[in-house]
Formats: sequence, C-alpha cells, structure tokens
Amino acid sequence: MRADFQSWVAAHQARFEEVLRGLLPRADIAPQRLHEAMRYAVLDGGKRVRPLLAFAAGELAGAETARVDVAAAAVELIHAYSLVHDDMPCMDDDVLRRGKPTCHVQYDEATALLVGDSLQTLAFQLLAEHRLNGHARFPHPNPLPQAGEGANESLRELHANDDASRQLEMVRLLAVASGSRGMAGGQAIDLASVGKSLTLPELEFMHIHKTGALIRAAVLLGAHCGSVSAEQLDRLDHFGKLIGLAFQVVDDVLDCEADTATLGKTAGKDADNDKPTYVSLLGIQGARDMAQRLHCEALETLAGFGDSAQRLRELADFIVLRKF
Ligand code: GRG
Repeated sequence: MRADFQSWVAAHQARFEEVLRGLLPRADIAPQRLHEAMRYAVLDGGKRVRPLLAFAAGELAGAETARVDVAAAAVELIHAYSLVHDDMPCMDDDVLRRGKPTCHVQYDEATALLVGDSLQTLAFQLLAEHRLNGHARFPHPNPLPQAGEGANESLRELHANDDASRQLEMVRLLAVASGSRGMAGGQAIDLASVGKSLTLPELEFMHIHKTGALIRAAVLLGAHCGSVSAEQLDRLDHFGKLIGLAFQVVDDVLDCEADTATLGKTAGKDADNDKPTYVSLLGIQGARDMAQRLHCEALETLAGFGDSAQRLRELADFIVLRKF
C-alpha cells in the first residue's frame, strides 16, 4: 500500500468510526440491550471496504463527504446485519467475527436476530431522512417521534429538495442490492448449495448476488452523492460488479490460506461446510489467476476517468492483494 493511500484509508476509517458512533442509537436509550448489541456488531471492527469504495466513488463524483457518510453508513449497516445473521446457528453457525465472539454468542440468538433486523431498517431510515442537498441531518435522539412531530417537517424538506428523486433512487438501489434479487438471494443459493457441486457460471451467479451486489451498490451510492453522467455511472457499475466478484474470489483463497487470527473469523469454514468455492472449482492458483483477471478488467473500466479514479484503483489493488 502506498503511504499516501494508507493515510487516506486510515483517515477515512477513523472519521467514519465516529460517524457510525453518532448514527447508531445510544446504548443508554431503551431498549438498552438491543442498542448495545447493535453497537457491538458495527463498531470497532471490519476493514470498512464498502464505505471506502463509496468515499472513493464520491470523490470521483465531486461529492461532499458529509453526503457520502450517510450513504456509506447505510451500506455498512446492511453489511453488518448480514454478518450477524450469517453467523447464527441457522446459517453458518460461527463463533468468531472481526476477532471477537459473534453477536449471538456475546448476547443471544433472539437479540442477534433483532440486531440484524434493526440495522437493516436503520440503513433505510438514514437514507430516507438525510437530505442530499445540504448538510447531513442527524436523527432525532428519540427515534420514535410522537404523532405529527417531525414527519411534516421532513416531508417538506424532501419536496423542496431538487435531489429527492436521486435520494429515492438510492433507497431503491440499496433495497434491490440487499434483497432477494441481491445479497439475501445469493445467501439463499449459498445455503442450498452446501454439499453440491456448482458450475462456474452458477458459482459466479451466487457470488455476484451474495457478496457482489452490496459492493456494487457501495460504488454507485457514492457516485450518486455527487454528479456523474449516465455513461460514467454505467462504467462505475461495471467496475463495482467486477471488483465485487474479485473480492469473493480472494475471500475464497484467504479462507484456505490464511489463519483464523489473521482473518478474525474461523478459517477453513468453506471446506469444513462442504461449500463450492472458486478454490474447490479452480484450485488455489486458478482462483488467484481469476482474481487477477477480474482486477485487470476492473481497472480497464476506469481508464477514462484519469486521476479522479485513483482511489478506486488503489482500492481495487487492495481488494485483490489483501491478506485478511
Ligand atoms: C444473512 C441475508 C444474509 C446474507 C449474508 C455477505 C453474507 C450474506 C454473508 C457473509 C459470509 C461471508 C463470510 C461471505 C464472504 C465475503 C464476505 C462478505 C466477507 C466479509 O466481508 P469483509 O471481509 O468483512 O468486508 P469486514 O469484517 O472486514 O467488514
């Protein structure tokens, strides 16, 4: 990692941690245990790859950081929810995540289920209530306004806002990426494919949805916070799709090669669970070669952007060369 990129990553990660701290419900507000568990699942962990992609796409599109913060937080909350639910006994049944006990181990299964539900809905709440055209508006400290309170004011703001249709598009985009035609759908295919052998196109279809959809959405949401042409948006979409798939191919390699301490999650789970992966289909070297090909193609899609896409290029390098 180049020093300049390293400090860009570190600065955004540190600032974004504070943004998340401010956006999540405080642990001393009822229901305290649920709010504490939500904060446990989101804060102090994770590489924040999706938010970083949103920040890089936002920079390319000339967006204000405060605008991208909200979009990046929405994506990260969806990601955190997916990890909490994925780790539960009814899915992957894991005990370690981000170097600490998984949410259902630290709390209990019912709490973990509600943490996932609440993080997911909070993501959409944030996208809906923060104005794009102006400064980010932090949520009401009591998230359940009394009848009539707050609602008219935020509706008026929305209607007065030139960017309202874009804001709605961002809500739609994240919903599609998270739902049955995106991440949740990919997870359903993943669960159904345990013990089966998939063809390469079937595996690709699963991962483009399970992992790729949210990564792609992160890039697009960042770009939507600024201004890009339809043609540029298409190219960014293609970049997001390729780098999302590359992320998963690398994840499959790391699951075989890295150790539990480095990953902060149980290594070797895919083979233990008899799951089809790029490594089981192509072998380690074949999977590495595929990640390299996707990386090159992803960089090609950025060719016309010049220096404005430098952070996206560096993130693509990081995603493919990462060791955790
Ligand atoms: C439960 C609806 C639902 C979906 C779960 C994404 C997912 C779908 C499950 C996660 C399982 C998993 C380990 C997938 C491999 C790729 C992946 C998403 C890894 C974790 O993402 P990182 O490496 O994690 O970005 P950090 O902790 O750095 O944020």
